[in-house]
Amino acid sequence: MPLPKAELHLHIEGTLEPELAFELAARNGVSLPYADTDELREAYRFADLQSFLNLYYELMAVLRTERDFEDLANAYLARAAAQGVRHAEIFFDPQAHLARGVDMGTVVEGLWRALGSSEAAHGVSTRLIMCFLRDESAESALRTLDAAKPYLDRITGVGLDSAEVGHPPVKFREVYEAAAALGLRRVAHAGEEGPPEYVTEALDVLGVERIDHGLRCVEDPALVERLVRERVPLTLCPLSNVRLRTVDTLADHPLPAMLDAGLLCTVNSDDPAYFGGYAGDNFDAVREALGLTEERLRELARNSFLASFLEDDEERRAR
Ligand code: ES4
Ligand code: ZN
Repeated sequence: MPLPKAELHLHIEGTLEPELAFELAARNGVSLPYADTDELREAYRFADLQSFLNLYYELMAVLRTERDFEDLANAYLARAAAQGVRHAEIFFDPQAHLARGVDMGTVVEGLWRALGSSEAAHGVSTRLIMCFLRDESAESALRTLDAAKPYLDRITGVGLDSAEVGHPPVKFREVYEAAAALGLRRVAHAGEEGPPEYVTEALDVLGVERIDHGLRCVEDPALVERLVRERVPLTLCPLSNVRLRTVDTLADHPLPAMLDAGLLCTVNSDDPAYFGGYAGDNFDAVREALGLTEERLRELARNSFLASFLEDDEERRAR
């Protein structure tokens, strides 16, 4: 039995497996510049975050209808459940769909067809977090927040993702203030490829409750001390870090040192279809490569529920 856990860092578009991509391409009459799933998998060799993002955005062309988003989310939830995930806080990238002429309603209603029945169908409770693309303008993010207003009963929070370097959190101050005023929870990617200062800025300027990745905090001992003191959760994604070359090998990952320092770390899958594994696979990989003890693994699972947006009573039920 895999450890019960919560997944807190998961881009639903990053769960698009090659087989489903081709199935949806055929269903929607979209042609992909790859002959078959093997040739597509060959493209999954990334030099950095940007080279991954290029493919990630390209493959989204196959997602067109509510049913596509429903099928995508159902496939993810089934796989997650099989790996012990009892609760999933799921990111989506509305701007990447709006730009292709797919509207907010199609995305949210489609995802909701799967998420709304997920507890009954998969035994997985869910939350939806809408991410802004940080390499797009703040005005575009504000327009996206506006487009989401009819769907706020289905959206728990906002996040910030895509190409990090050169797009500091401060760029989105106004958007995050507006999101907070709407009662939305706030998270942001920071310190994945970007410097530790972006982590500080996400906390101080955007008021985030969790940092997605946050890996590069280890370069700044004063920041580590602050994150420990304030119990700021970090949603780490070890297999993602290896595939995007943020760390050389899994054996070099700072996770054990981060846990020893007292950081509230969680282990997540990011874009599992692209990075070689779902939540349980990430747990297995760090256990093997880093020799984490059973006690450490249980701590990581416990942290995932503590850092979630579940209410206390729900949190106990999910565990
Ligand atoms: C992402 Cl790994 C990663 N980093 C930043 N933005 C993203 N969007 C999807 N995956
Ligand atoms: Zn991510």
